[in-house]
Amino acid sequence: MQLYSFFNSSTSYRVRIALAIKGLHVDYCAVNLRAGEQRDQAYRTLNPAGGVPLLVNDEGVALGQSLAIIDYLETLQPDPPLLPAEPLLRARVLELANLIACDMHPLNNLRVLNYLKNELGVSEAQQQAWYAHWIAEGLRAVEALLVRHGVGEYCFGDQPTLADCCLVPQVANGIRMNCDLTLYPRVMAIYYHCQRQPAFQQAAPAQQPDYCE
Ligand SMILES: N[C@@H](CCC(=O)N[C@@H](CS)C(=O)NCC(=O)O)C(=O)O
Repeated sequence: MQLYSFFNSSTSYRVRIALAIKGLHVDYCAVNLRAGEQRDQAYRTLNPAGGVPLLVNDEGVALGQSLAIIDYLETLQPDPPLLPAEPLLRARVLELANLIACDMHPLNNLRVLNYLKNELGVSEAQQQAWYAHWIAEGLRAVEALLVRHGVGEYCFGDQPTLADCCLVPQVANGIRMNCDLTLYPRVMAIYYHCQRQPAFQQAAPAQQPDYCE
């Protein structure tokens, strides 16, 4: 399989964590988001949504959307599971994953930041305030859910789930963008626990072939 990815794309990072946890190998195809390669016609033919990640399976079939890709990987390689079998716990994991993937990430996606800057003319400081605002809004809710329902060293127990696959890259974005994360101690404890695990280390931006400063 091939994974179209950019080293510091948090959605690609989610999929890389899932792959590493499941011990699945993919060939890495770099798409340079800083250079706008996601908008090239050739890439859009492969992924009409014009983003990363994109998985191409062994039959040459392309699949976009990080959560759909992870669900596909879960079916291909069920062990270890990233979604618990128990119905309420499974829903809880999906609740957190969706909070990050649907409520947080899209607001700070590159195309949104570019639109704010290039079309609406917002300043660097305003763009930074926008970014920090949506990180704070989202992580406040994530922290509350984890305090209420979380147990163990990961989000929901002592094994990583889809929730951790989404949490770690989102926190990494917050750190990279100099957001104040001190208000989210449970979130940060999980983040640092994950950072010590080999699968998460393997998936980290700095370990990817296209990594650059
Ligand atoms: N909902 C999609 C989002 C994919 C996406 O937009 N990824 C970002 C990188 S994290 C991207 O490619 N952005 C390019 C852009 O906005 O131009 C997913 O979960 O895969």
